[in-house]
Amino acid sequence: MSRLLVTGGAGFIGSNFVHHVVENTDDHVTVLDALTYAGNRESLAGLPEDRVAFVHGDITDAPLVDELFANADAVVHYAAESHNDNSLHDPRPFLDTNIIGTYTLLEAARRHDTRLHHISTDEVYGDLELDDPDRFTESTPYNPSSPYSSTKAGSDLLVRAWVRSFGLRATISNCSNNYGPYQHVEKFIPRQITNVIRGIRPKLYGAGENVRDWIHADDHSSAVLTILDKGVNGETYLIGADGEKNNKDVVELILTLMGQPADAYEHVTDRAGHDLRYAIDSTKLRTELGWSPSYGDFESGLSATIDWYRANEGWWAPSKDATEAFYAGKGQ
Ligand code: NAD
Ligand code: TDX
Repeated sequence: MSRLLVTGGAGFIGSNFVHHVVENTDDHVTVLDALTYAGNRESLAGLPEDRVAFVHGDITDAPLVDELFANADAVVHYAAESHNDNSLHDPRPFLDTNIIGTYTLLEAARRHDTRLHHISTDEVYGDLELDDPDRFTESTPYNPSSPYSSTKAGSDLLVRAWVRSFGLRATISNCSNNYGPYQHVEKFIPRQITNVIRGIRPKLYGAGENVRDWIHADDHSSAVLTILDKGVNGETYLIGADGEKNNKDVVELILTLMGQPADAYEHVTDRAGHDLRYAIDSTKLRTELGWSPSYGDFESGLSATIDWYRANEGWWAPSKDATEAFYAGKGQ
């Protein structure tokens, strides 16, 4: 049994990870989460109290972080400002949480010699042409486009520097786009599902040709547990499930699965600096650590996600109106 500290464990991917840990290990989890607009205590509802503790606090709070690291065997760092559109509107919180927050954790890990796994994104590599035969690998140069992805790139580089300079016991993973339950309605897939439930037409940025490489959040969790168990300190692992789809195809599939005409969506103002395509080559993780995804079929994973949003309107409804008002103000 290990004592895991999970930052951002009330967010989308962090909460999926906490559920996964409770179901698949005998580890104890302490969640540290500031409950920003993106955090939701309800995402952890029903988990056994003897397995999961919740601490409401900020990763930039050094004394609190220090105290929690003193009682953890390993830390998995999910907490971040995570939404590109918000980072274009107000970048400052991205610098505070993604850069200063990660720095605060690194200093605590150094003091306590704590094993740290840093969660990051494929967006640090920038974007690919639609016809580029190559996908991102661990050796692709960093080239982030947005305030969000540049702060995630900065946080990755801090982790690498602390490994090299101070011998920190840390690993990094860069994952592709996640989907599944508990994702905030600001993000592409839950926004369109909840739009259809509300009778609003889905909104596609630009022509909808942009490609994302989708992975179910539960597969991301199993990959992180694999890296915690077998990963080599100082190494980076790319996580992906060969799930490339363009946004237009995803919107049409959501509409079809929800019993609507496939063309019942509208095109809206494109995102500034919109990355064209992300694609992950996860060969290293698969061959060196023996991981493979379980959700091979995007359509059935998406269908289960639609069912989850239909059954859990009480979870997402409180955020829906404010999210749509934010987008409406930007013509999106
Ligand atoms: P999210 O926005 O749903 O959740 C972020 C969580 O962090 C929230 O619970 C929030 O309250 C918490 N948080 C924010 N600032 C904090 C602070 N200063 N102190 C403590 N807690 C704070 O994000 P997500 O989509 O679950 O992403 C989680 C991580 O995974 C991020 O690091 C993100 O960069 C990375 N990632 C996300 C994706 C994706 O598709 N969503 C893909 C690859 C990597
Ligand atoms: O209403 C929309 N219409 C639309 O066409 C929204 C919200 C998005 N989009 C497009 C933009 C992207 O091409 O859909 C795609 C996915 O958008 P997001 O859900 O905002 O994700 P993305 O910007 O790709 O970033 C996500 O994956 C990588 C996460 O939000 C990041 O945290 C992660 O690092």
